[in-house]
Amino acid sequence: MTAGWRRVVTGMAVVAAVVGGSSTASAADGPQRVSGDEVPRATAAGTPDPGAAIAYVPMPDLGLAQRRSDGGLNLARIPLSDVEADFGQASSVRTLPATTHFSYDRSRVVAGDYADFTPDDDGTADHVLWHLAADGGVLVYGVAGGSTAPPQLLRTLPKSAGWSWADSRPIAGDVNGDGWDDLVIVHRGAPGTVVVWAMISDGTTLTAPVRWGTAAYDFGVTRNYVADADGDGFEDLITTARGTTSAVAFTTSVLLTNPTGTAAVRSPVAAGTYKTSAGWSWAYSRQLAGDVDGDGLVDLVTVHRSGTGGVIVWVQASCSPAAGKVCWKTPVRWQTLAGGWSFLDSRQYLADTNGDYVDDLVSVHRTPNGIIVWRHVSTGAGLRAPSRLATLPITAGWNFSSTRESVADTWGSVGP
Ligand SMILES: [Ca+2]
Ligand SMILES: [Ca+2]
Ligand SMILES: [Ca+2]
Ligand SMILES: [Ca+2]
Repeated sequence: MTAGWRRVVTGMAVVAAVVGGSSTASAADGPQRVSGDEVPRATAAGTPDPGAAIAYVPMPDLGLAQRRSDGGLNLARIPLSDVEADFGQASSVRTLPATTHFSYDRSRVVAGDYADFTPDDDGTADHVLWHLAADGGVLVYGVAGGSTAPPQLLRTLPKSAGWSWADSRPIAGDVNGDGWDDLVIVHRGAPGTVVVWAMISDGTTLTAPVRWGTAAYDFGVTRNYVADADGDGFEDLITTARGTTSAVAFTTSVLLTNPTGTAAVRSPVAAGTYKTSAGWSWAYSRQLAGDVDGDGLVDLVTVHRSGTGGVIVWVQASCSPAAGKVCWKTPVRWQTLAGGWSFLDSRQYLADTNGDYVDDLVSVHRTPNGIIVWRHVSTGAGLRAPSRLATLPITAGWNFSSTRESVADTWGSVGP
């Protein structure tokens, strides 16, 4: 989940209609989708691209990986924004039976807007398959959005070079501000530490991993996500770690991307301590980052189990950090969901589902008959009651416990 350059577009008019392709869209793009490098980006810290002549609007895709009965996997996508004609409609991206050697249990799938891995990329969600190699290392494959080409082997990361599939976690995010998602990898390091790597997109592939630094986290009890925590246009690694004493449920800290956007992180900056005495729980929480109040700065969202097993959504607005710092306000409760809502039977993501540049909450929820995807539209000060975005029936193979999702931060062009 990425929201790094929302600052750039904050204040643009809300656009209700989508028109055909722009003059600058590459030939590979679909009629309204554009590739990552065409979206206006910060050219320096917080500075909008002066060449931006076209209005762009987020058109995020929910990328789904579905476990096949033969052990392989199917990739699918759902357009999450109602500015698109096929909003809420699941479509197949790729069918990868076990005979192709791809495996649901031995692949992690991360949707993003990485690159035109093949020339027929249409600007919809790309998928990276982080695949267990025979030696225990990693094979990195890319599936270009809309492409009919086979998955492209982008990188081989051998065990002999220290890579472990089991001890690595890939995350999509644009760490150098060029519009293409890069892959950030958190890898188990020496005891009590992790090593952070980045595979930077060059627009056609993910380049060889570059070691960005180490941090004192216990790999097994951290959650890692990527968003621009300090508003400089370069996405940062945010880590929520389980507390080391019973008094602390979890802590959140940020490994800021170097201000050049091209190199190493520094030491993590502490960003919050969540105490058990205040009701916080590591096991009963999940953490997200995005701009849910529309000020252009990334906010923290904590989805928490309620006392009755439902869902409570807490928001910590950004307090406009100074350069090199991070700052989030006290949590404010934005939504409480009871009734059929279950924390344990749902997963949440952030994405702008209505083209207003304000991130909304998306919930993927288990049902007896499959999965329902909901959106909770942000008003900028709260969340509207969830409305149904997509229904994924069990008769089509959809099962909450054998499906994984991620949001691709894809964009489209709109009228002048
Ligand atoms: Ca990038
Ligand atoms: Ca940053
Ligand atoms: Ca915000
Ligand atoms: Ca929105």
